[in-house]
Amino acid sequence: MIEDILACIKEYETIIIHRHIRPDPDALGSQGGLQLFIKDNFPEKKVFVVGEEVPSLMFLNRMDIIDDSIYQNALVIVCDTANQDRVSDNRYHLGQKLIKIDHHPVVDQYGDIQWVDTTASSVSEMIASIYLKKPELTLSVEAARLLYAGIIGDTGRFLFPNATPETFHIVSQLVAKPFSRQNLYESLYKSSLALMHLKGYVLQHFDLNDSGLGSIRLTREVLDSFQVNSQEASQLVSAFSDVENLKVWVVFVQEDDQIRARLRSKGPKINTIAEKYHGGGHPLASGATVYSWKEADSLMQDLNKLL
Ligand SMILES: [Mn+2]
Repeated sequence: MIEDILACIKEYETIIIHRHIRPDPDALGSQGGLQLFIKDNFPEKKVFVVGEEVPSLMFLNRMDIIDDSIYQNALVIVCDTANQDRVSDNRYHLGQKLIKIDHHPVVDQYGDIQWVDTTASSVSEMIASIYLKKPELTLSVEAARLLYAGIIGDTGRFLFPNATPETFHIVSQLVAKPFSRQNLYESLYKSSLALMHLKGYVLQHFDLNDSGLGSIRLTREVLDSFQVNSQEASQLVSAFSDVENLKVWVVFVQEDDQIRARLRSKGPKINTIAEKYHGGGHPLASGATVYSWKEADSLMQDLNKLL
């Protein structure tokens, strides 16, 4: 698979890399890491990254603004995106050839080449693995920094069970590059005072039932009273994950016309329930959307039944 993808990259002069909407560090890290990795080894190629930006992650890398015409005869690579409706910037199909690189369970087969490895912690790990298998290629310090950011993002700094011996092996090569891990952590994990106060609210008000199902409902009113927006509030998904007897939990965050549900599990597989509620993801980490608090109740009942 790596050979096929490298052959494609060598063949095309212009390469445009996409990833999912509402980007997280793995989406941006794999996208930007791959961009630099290609530029490091094929400096004559034009490689672009596109998609919407989120202010809190702009310190990682910035997107390119490109014209539709650039897609003509271009190779398009989509990173970290299981289904096409989650691809950020829907021009991804305008290229000549499409490659999907992902680590989510397959829900949507798309692309002329699909490299999907559900055992990989992150797509950043998959991109970095190319470097390990092809020692003749070079990886710049900046590319290593982005890929490392993606891996720590998706593994929760190596806390989650998706961090495998292979993850640590790959990371050992990335941290050999002289980027500042301290600067990266400070930027990734810094919290505004307002968000810290909302975290206090979450810790005081989350619910935990006898089956081990935990939840918090962050309504518009609560978010407004703490002056935290819904995007920032989603950073609190692990706020009460250490409480004893917790097995599965949900953080509901109300947005303008919908309620985003972030689901996490310490064992029971939750992604099929997320799929039932306009979402999906990994067996232990998924996202869903409900359109009323009544529908949120029904999601909770399904999780309760699962437990
Ligand atoms: Mn990912």
